[in-house]
Amino acid sequence: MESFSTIVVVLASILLIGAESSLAASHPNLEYGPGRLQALNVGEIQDRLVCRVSDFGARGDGIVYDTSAVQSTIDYCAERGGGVVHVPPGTYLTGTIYLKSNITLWVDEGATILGGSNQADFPAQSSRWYTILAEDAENVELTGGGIVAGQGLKFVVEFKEEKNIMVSWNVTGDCVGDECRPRLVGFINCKNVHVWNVFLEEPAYWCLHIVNSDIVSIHNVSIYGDFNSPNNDGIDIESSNNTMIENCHIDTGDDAICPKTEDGPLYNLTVTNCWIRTKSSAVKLGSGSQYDFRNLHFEHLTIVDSHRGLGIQLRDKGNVNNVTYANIKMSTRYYHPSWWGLAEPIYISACNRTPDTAVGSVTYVRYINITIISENGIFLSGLEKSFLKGMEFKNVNMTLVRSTSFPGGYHDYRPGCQGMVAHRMSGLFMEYVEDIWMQKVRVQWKGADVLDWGLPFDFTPSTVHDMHLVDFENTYVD
Ligand SMILES: *[C@@H]1O[C@H](CO)[C@@H](O)[C@H](O)[C@H]1NC(C)=O
Ligand SMILES: *[C@@H]1O[C@H](CO)[C@@H](O)[C@H](O)[C@H]1NC(C)=O
Ligand SMILES: *[C@@H]1O[C@H](CO)[C@@H](O)[C@H](O)[C@H]1NC(C)=O
Ligand SMILES: *[C@@H]1O[C@H](CO)[C@@H](O)[C@H](O)[C@H]1NC(C)=O
Ligand SMILES: *[C@@H]1O[C@H](CO)[C@@H](O)[C@H](O)[C@H]1NC(C)=O
Ligand SMILES: *[C@@H]1O[C@H](CO)[C@@H](O)[C@H](O)[C@H]1NC(C)=O
Ligand SMILES: *[C@@H]1O[C@H](CO)[C@@H](O)[C@H](O)[C@H]1NC(C)=O
Ligand SMILES: CC(=O)N[C@H]1CO[C@H](CO)[C@@H](O)[C@@H]1O
Repeated sequence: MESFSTIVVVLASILLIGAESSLAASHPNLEYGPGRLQALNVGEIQDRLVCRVSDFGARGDGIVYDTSAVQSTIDYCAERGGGVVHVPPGTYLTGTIYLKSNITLWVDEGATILGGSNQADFPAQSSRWYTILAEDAENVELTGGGIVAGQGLKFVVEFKEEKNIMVSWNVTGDCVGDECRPRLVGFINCKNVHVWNVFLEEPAYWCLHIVNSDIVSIHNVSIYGDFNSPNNDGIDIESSNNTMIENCHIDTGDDAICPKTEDGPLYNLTVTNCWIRTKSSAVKLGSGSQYDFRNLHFEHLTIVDSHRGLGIQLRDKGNVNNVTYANIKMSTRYYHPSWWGLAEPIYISACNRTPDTAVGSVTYVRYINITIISENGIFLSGLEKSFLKGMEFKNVNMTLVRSTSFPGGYHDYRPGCQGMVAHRMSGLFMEYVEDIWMQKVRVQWKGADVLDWGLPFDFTPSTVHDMHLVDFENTYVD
């Protein structure tokens, strides 16, 4: 904790060195300076051009669309080599806004970019349905202390406490089913992306989406999504390298941090110092897993009242290799079973999406210094041809205690696979795991509700090889 804060402070001060820009001069409280640009590799520019959306006719009244005014400001600024597009306080109703290379979109404190909720506000292809989209861009930044909001509640066709029913914009057939809604902010094929000090709220679908990008820094970002709406993920990182997520606060219905590999591998993801609450997984690799995931590091996370904690959900041929989870505190609980998950604090499920597809393996995964309070145990499930191999648990304390009245007694293999399977509860369930090390693992059972589960471990010996237990404790308390 201590050394991490130091790193952040040092980083912040490097970012803030430099001469005043004209934006900072007019807003002395804005933490903005051209020194930060060096982190974005935009060279030696000392004073950046500042373009104000108000000079291009944006009204910010939240009623009249400001799409073309904001877009003209960005285009004007981009044509002159880039600069800062300043969005002053006000509410700017817009359709899709396209960011360009070398542009900082500065949404001021008190300013909201409010995404439209009509299909006509977005381009034709559903893959470009975002309120803010940067595509094939370099050195792009979103910051300023303001809000980008998606009016997600307008996409609810029926409010239900267990899970809302959402609209589907599938009229063109470009996307089908209920996952056919706009995302909030997207970076596709980008390099040097910086998202910081901004509030991203009420997405209709996924919130912040990073696709096929390299060198992405996301910090001091607060994400809020409706707790009852499906698919409002926090941050989805797809097929991207060198992503850093720090100091974020994510409170949302669906998966909070969700790396995927649909179009290419994902290397070097670091997530530190984040607070997460979700009705789904706090961290979930997959299920889109066509390519490899490598070198992922999660540290100093606080996960509160989530349906799952640290998850890997492999359904395709990509492999997962070298993942560390360290210094994490979490509480997990049951929610309505229409949401995937059964309060598993640590969860790995590898199985093939369809009978004729392959599924990858999971190797070298470490869980170190983890404190858990949970309604269910750890779930590690591989397949005969897809072992989980090289797992380490070190200094893991897990208190099992019931806190809701949802029934237990199941394993959740969804999506696909065996679905929901009736199965007794245990501290640690394993199938097809090889080379597993546990050191200083303490399982504590609390209250009469959990006493009848019985076993700290549950596995078929023929599917588990090379298990090492050092200093394992299993205790029952009242
Ligand atoms: C962005 O800025 C850099 C550094 O000034 C410059 O080399 C590059 O051409 C700019 N990119 C665009 C698309 O303007
Ligand atoms: C839209 O999705 C619904 C629900 O999945 C389906 O019944 C309907 O046929 C779809 N319409 C189109 C045009 O794809
Ligand atoms: C990420 O790195 C891998 C391995 O070098 C490479 O194959 C892939 O194209 C890179 N992806 C991006 C988006 O840079
Ligand atoms: C991952 O990070 C390492 C260490 O910083 C670096 O050497 C490597 O090139 C990175 N991989 C990719 C694909 O960028
Ligand atoms: C594992 O990943 C970490 C970053 O999370 C990296 O520092 C380390 O070098 C990687 N180890 C191997 C063997 O690739
Ligand atoms: C686990 O509990 C032990 C004994 O109470 C304590 O010394 C240790 O610091 C705890 N570790 C974690 C990661 O919570
Ligand atoms: C785990 O906690 C111990 C004791 O607090 C500490 O010495 C060690 O560095 C931690 N491990 C990691 C990987 O952070
Ligand atoms: C979006 C967000 O979390 N912004 C915060 C960034 O950090 C400053 C200083 O700690 C806070 O005041 C902001 O609320």
